[in-house]
Amino acid sequence: IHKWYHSGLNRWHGLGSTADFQKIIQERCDNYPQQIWSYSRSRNCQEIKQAFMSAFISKDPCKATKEDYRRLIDLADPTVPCNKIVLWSKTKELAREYAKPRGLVTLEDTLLGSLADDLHWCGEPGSPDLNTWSCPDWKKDCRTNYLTVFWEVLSERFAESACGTVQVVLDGSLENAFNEMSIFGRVEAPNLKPMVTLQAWLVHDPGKPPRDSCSGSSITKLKSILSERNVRFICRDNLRKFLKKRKPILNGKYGVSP
Ligand code: C8R
Repeated sequence: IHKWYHSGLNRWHGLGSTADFQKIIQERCDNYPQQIWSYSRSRNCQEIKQAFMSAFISKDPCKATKEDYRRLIDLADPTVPCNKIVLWSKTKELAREYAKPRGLVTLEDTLLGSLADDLHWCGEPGSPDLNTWSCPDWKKDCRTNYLTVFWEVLSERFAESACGTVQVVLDGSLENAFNEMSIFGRVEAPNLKPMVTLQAWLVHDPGKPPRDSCSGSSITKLKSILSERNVRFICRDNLRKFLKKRKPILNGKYGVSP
């Protein structure tokens, strides 16, 4: 019987920590371009890496709190100029393709977002190492896992800091383009400041019939959450107009039906 079986490192249902997690964090930090929106209090990658590790190392992987990440977030708070933020839900790649040529910013463009993008991490009580066998799954194990709480805290800060017009790219090929259980739904939309304008773009997968629209019930729900907060809302049913100007985006999974 293997060692991991005894130690229980394999007991969670999610992917284990990414191999070379620390090395990847360090490299991404060292290579991070110093642009205006990347302002962060510390440019010390050693310090940032240390704060990241000590947030979860040796701790119960199901007992993550916002507090655990406070030092890390304080070191590299995402700050983006007004009118430049693009949010998304189930449309990360498309949102990034939309944002990039327009000088707009998704959370993955900020320092902490870029460090953590596509990585997995969790520790084990009493151990100085990451658990590379398994980490808690949101549904099957616990919601308060370190990955989920990290994205929640960071997304909350990102949304809170937004000013002017904020855009969001949503998938109109899903039954609910706006999903209250998603991070956009449960964290970002409810944390936009009053007087912000949210501009939603519903994208439709050309291979599938559109299932949700600006007049559908999920968007109506989003509208009501926003109006309680005095956030203005604009919704566009397809991306035809802006996609036309940028042909290459049409080669992706999403586009506009003829
Ligand atoms: N945001 C949330 N989650 C993020 C993320 C990000 O920027 N970047 C990554 N890689 N992830 P989803 P959602 C990972 O269900 O829940 C911000 C996390 O592991 O398609 O509505 C961003 O600003 C997370 O569990 O979208 C964006 O606006 C999944 O991807 C929303 O929150 C979430 O993918 C998107 O979160």
